[in-house]
Amino acid sequence: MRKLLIATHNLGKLEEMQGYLKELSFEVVSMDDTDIPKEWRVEEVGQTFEGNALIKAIITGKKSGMLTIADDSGVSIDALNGEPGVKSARYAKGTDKQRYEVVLEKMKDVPDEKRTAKFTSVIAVYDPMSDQVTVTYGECLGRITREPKGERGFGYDPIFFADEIGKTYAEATLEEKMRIDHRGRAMQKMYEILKRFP
Ligand code: ITT
Repeated sequence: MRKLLIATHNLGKLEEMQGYLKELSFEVVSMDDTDIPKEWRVEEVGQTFEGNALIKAIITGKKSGMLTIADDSGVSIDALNGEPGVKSARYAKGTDKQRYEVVLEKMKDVPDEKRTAKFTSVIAVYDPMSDQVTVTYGECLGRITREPKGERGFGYDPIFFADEIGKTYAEATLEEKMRIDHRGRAMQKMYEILKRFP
């Protein structure tokens, strides 16, 4: 069975992406299952989600020699001029909680109707055998809450209220979140592409 590497160091993403790939005829592997040293990182020098997804998939695919998928994602907040956007993972030092607290603090005077935000995911798959790369996209609209709600998930999940489900990502079960969230949407399209892979 052909191997498919999920090129991420984010365990929250890994769990979500693995769920989608279970039914495909690939042996799905994570970075821990490769010979690549744990501290090795691709430098995310892109200015866009597409750029960084491509960089991660291509560089990791070339290094591992495996069919590789990578996600680049983040939350773009209207009242913060689109920030943190591509910088979501490194918006502030420390933990996920410290990062979303920075967002809540910056937005403390923003009224409810101006708290709109959007999560974006771009997923790239790179095949070192053919040297071909393909990308898929997913988005989810919502708003930034005034305080964290819910215990599940990772990153900004507790402060992102997803309009479609009427609760935060962190209040949703993994299945509920994946049905409507940015990464789930990009993964549904990626699933269709991978199904047809040789
Ligand atoms: P890899 O690059 O190793 O995949 P990363 O966490 O650095 O992991 P990104 O550069 O794509 O990944 O940053 C995405 C950040 O956006 C992530 O660290 C979270 O803070 C946030 N994020 C993305 N998807 C999210 C989700 O579903 N729920 C909450 N936060 C999310």
